[in-house]
Amino acid sequence: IPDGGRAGNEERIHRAHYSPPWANTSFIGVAGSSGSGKTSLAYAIIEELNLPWVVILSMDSYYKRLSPEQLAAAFRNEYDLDAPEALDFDCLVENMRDIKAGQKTEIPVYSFEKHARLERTTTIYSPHVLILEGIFALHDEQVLDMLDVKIFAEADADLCLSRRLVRDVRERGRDLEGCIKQWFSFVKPNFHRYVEPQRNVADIIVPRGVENKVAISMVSDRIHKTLKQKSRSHQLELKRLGEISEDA
Ligand code: UZR
Ligand code: MG
Repeated sequence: IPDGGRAGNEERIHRAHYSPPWANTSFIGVAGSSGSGKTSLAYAIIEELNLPWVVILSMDSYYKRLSPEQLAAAFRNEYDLDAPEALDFDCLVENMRDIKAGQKTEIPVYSFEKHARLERTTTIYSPHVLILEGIFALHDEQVLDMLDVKIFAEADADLCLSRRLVRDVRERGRDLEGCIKQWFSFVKPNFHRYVEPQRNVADIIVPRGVENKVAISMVSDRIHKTLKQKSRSHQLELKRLGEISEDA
């Protein structure tokens, strides 16, 4: 989940060390078509943020458990995994609330090869920043309420399709015909129905993904500003509490 190692630290400006309260994590949401480069964009933002306490939460983790019939359909590429109903938003909201409250939380782990949630979980505890990425990152009202920055990653459909084909065959154990069938029966129609409308609730629409250095640094600057504010009001609050206890 975290990706501390990728940043070329030497050439980076040394960032301030913030001390915001443990709770009140800043959330960034990244939505967009399958293959639009959401995951890469999230990593690029992490690199630019150059902070130690950042995690990526992928919505892939929240695919619901399938019944044996649904699972068989999924293996035939006949089960719709591109509709919001396929995702467990209740679990996501619960995890996000725990994180906001500064509590430890257990994130489900999903296997694309098996189309199934695994037994083990990943523990997340109090990051300063969390990036939620997935086709429906800007779909659920309760999730939207918690997001500090809402991003929609934009890319042409032919680019999305070709990226998805390469990835799903190489990394997700799929065959080419199956991927193409899935694209035209589910991914493409659902993009128009559910994914694209999320542009309307986004704060920024980012074309060209990771190549868009300006957008990436704007998001990073914004988050640093928010952290600085949180840190400052936290320090003031601590000082105020100190003064109160001295008076008592
Ligand atoms: P990204 N998906 C699978 O292929 N198999 C699963 O078991 C669960 C999800 C796909 C899903 C969606 N659709 O398009 C994609 N299908 O994962 C979202 N079919 O992932 O945003 O990384 O492309
Ligand atoms: Mg992805």
